Amino acid sequence: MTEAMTPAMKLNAPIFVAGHRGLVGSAIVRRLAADGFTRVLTRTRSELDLTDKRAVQAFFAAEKPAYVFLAAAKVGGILANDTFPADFIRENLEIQINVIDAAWRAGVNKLVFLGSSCIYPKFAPQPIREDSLLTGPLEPTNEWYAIAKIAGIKTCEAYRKQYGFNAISLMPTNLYGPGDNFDLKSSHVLPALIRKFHEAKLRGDSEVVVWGTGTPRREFLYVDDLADACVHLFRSYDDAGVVNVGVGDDVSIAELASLVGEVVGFAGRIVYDTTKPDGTPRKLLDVSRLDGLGWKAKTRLEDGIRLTYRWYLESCR
Ligand code: GFB
Repeated sequence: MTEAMTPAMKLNAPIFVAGHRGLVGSAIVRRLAADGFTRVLTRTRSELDLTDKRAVQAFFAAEKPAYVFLAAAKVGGILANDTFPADFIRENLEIQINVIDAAWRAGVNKLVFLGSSCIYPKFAPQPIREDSLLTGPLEPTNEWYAIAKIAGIKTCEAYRKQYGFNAISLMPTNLYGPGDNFDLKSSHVLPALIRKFHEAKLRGDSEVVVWGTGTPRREFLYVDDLADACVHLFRSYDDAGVVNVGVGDDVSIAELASLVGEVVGFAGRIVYDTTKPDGTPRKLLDVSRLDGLGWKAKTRLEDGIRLTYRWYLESCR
């Protein structure tokens, strides 16, 4: 690690958070504001289309951000990934190359790129170490998104190698929390289950349908913990190698469903729709590298689900 490369972040430095309305971007904005940063730059999609190269270059030339958190991406759950492969690969490739290239051209001091645990091979040894990247075939339901994210990591590496651009890549595990997408067709499993159990409770249904077999295992990180890790690593990590960001522990989808049912207060049965895909059997991240860099997740899964359910009740009904 070469800490000297990261200049001390001044509280009035302009920091661009790309994707500030999303789950991750909104958590990073909350975190930066709590830390006292006063010039957090944000743009909605209608103000700045990140797939428009010229518009992105013009934005960077005019605003001259000192730092960038690249949290803008087309994301979705297993079904959305499987149904819209072209959108997932195109939009993510465009956003990444436009933002990383414009940031380098505008003299940005440092950029953080966010990937995903689905970049690793489907059958990578568990827990998954960073050096598993590109050692085997990907999970077919999300290979288009994964290929785009791998290209993003490699773009950061290439700009570092050729131009000395300080871009770091962090690989979060499955995320959840306030600001998540609760649309049942496009969401990830955790918000989908909160909504399904909540609506079943209100209707007095006797059962809730959960996709797949319930046996796949997933690791869930509360998004405010991710934002905390991002800021921690932004201040202290300057290497080319990716860093996994997870909790080091996972649950089966069946265990998750029971937990969400308990938090929401649904007393009926859980049934499994095995016509829906399971996806990768397991993707637990090895977090020893992150541990060595002085960071650990704080929010227990049950507490995070409670906080997310509360946010859902206040915001989404
Ligand atoms: O969260 P999820 O959509 O994405 O699904 P992945 C995780 C598991 O939960 C799968 C099951 O085995 C699903 O079949 N599941 C059960 C459900 N019920 C539901 C439900 O109602 N909705 C959803 N969505 N799932 C995504 C990738 O994979 O993870 C992305 O497609 C990204 O590329 C993201 O990496 C983090 O964990 O399978």
